[in-house]
Amino acid sequence: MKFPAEPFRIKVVEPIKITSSEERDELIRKAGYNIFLLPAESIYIDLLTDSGTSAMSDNQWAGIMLGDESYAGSKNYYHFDQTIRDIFGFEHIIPTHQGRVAENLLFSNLLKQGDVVPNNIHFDTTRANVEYHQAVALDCVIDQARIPSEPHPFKGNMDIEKLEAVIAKYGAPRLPLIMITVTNNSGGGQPVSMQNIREVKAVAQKYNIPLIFDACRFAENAFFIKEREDGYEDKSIKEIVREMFSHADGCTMSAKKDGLVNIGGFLALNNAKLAEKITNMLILIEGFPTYGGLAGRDLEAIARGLQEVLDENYLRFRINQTRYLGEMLIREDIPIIQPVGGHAVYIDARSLLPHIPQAEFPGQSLVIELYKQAGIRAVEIGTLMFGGLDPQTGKERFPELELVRLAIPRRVYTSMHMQYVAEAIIEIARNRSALRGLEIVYQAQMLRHFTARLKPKAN
Ligand code: PM9
Repeated sequence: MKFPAEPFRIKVVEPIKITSSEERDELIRKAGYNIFLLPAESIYIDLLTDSGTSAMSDNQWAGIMLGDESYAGSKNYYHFDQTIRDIFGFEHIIPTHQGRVAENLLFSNLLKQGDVVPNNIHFDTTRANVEYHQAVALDCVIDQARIPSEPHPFKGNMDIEKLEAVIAKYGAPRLPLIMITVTNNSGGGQPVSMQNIREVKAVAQKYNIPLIFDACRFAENAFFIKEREDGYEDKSIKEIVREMFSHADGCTMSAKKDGLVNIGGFLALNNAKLAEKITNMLILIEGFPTYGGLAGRDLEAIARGLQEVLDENYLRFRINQTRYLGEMLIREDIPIIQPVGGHAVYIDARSLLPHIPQAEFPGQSLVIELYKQAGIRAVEIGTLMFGGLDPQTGKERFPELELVRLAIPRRVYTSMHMQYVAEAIIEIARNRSALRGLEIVYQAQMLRHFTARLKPKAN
C-alpha cells in the first residue's frame, strides 16, 4: 500500500487557529515579509522546521512524569546513557541541551586556527561552529547532490576523491576530524549509503583521522539504507544503525530531530581522554555531567524517543509521508529536489518562478504567497539566507540554488494536511506569473534572514 496511513491514533488534539487571508495579508506586512517574525499562532500548517517540533508519544509523556530531578545521578540519566550506548555503541555519552552545544564542545577541544573540517555538507550551525574556531569548513558531497532533478539513491554521499584531494592539499595533521551528516540536511535530507560510510572510514583510518557523524536524522538514514541498499533489506533498523555507527569514532546529536523530543542532544565519543576534557568543560557551560543542561524528565523522554524512532512502521510512515507530499507536487510538474528526502520537500523556486530574478528573492516570494494564500509557513533557503554582501568584493553574492523547504514535523500532521499543502502549492504555481519579487528594507550584518524586513517590489 502506498498511501502513508498514520501508525498511531490521536489521543490529544491541539486546536489550530484559522485566520482569513485578509488577516494574514496584514500580519505578514507587519512582519516585514519575514516569516520568522510572524506569531506562530497565526499559522495553520507550520513547516518551518522538523527540529523540536515532534509530537511525543503517550509513552514519552508517561516518562516525563517519572522525571528524577536530582542534581547528580538521576535515574533518567542512567536510562539515557544506557539507551544511547545500546543503540549507537559508543563508550562516553555527554548530554547537552541541543545539537549545536555538542558541536561547540567538540570543536572547542579539537580545532585550532587554520584547521580544516570536511563534511558531505556542513549544516549551518556546524559550519558556524567550525568557522568560529577560525577553521575551514569544506563540503565534499558528490556532484549529483547539486543537481535537483538527479535521481541518485544516496545523494548525501561524500565524494571520496574530493576528500582525498582535501587531505593531499592541507595534509592530514590539519584535519582533526572528518564529519558525515546523516541524512544530509543542507543537501535536501538525502541519505548516505553504508558503502560510502565504509569508504570514508577507510580514508579516515589510512590517515588516522577521527570520523564523527552529525547524527540528527540517523534513523531516517538507516531506513533509506534498508530500502535502497543491497544486502540490508532483511536487517532491522537497529542493526543498520549499529553498523553505521560502528564505523564512527563519535557523533554529535540534536535529539530534537530523530530523538522525537522538543529539546535535547548529546555528544558521544570513544576517546576517553577527549571525553574527560569535554566533560569538564560541560560543567562550566551546561551543567553537571549527569544532566548537561537538561531536566531529568527530558533525559527520560529522549531515552524513550530514541527507542521509538527505530520502529520500522513509524519510519515507513515518516518517509512515505514526506514522499507522498513530494510526489503530489512532481505529478503537477512542480520542480523539487529528487528523490524526495527524509524530513522535508525542497521546491526549486528559481525553476518555478523564472520571471523573478535572484536579486528579488524568488524563494521568499513563494514563501510569502504560501502564507498569504494558505496559512502555511515554509522557509527560504536561497539568496535571503545565504546571499548578502561579499566582505571581500563588496558585491551581492548569490547561492547556487533558490530553494523553499517544507520540513515536516514528526507525527504532528496527517496525510490530509499534506494534501492541503500540495493543493495550495499547485494553485499558486498555476498563477505563478502574478507573484512579484521583494526588496530588503532592513538587514543585519550576519544571519540576515532571521531579522530582515522586506517589501514587495513595485511593478
Ligand atoms: N537543524 C533545522 O531546521 C534547526 C534550525 S537551526 C537554524 O534543520 C543538523 C544536520 C541540523 C541541525 C539543526 C543541527 C543543530 C545540527 N545538525 O538545533 O542545535 O539539521 O539542536 O541542532 C535545524 P540544534
